[in-house]
Amino acid sequence: MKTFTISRALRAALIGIAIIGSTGMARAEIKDYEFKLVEPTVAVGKDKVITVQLLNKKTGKPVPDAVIFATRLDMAPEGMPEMATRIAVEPGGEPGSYRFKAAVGMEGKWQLSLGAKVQGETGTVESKLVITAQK
Ligand SMILES: [Cu+2]
Repeated sequence: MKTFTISRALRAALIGIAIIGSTGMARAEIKDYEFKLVEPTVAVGKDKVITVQLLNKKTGKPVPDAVIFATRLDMAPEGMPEMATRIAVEPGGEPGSYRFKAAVGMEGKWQLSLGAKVQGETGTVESKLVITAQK
């Protein structure tokens, strides 16, 4: 009887948490996705290609057909957030991989900020990746 009461109380508490957290639940699902750099480094120069993979962390599988709507590449990790460079989505690559072409003008650490929509999921994937540019 006592166990039953506790489990009921626990269940009620969990339902309460679920209701309070319901607006955040869609975001919790989108948090199962993340971008990862395929290569940790990029060469300094014009028209350099940076490849990332979008992964479902639960399955470990690449996620194709995401819509990339935001890209930014800047030197924030080196204390130069205002030093941004042109970056464009580059077609091609394997399903679940996304490529960007950028002019990398300086050695050091660059931050690649990405925003994307995943098919069938609400919310957005937002990732900040640090890539090292070297000669
Ligand atoms: Cu710089």
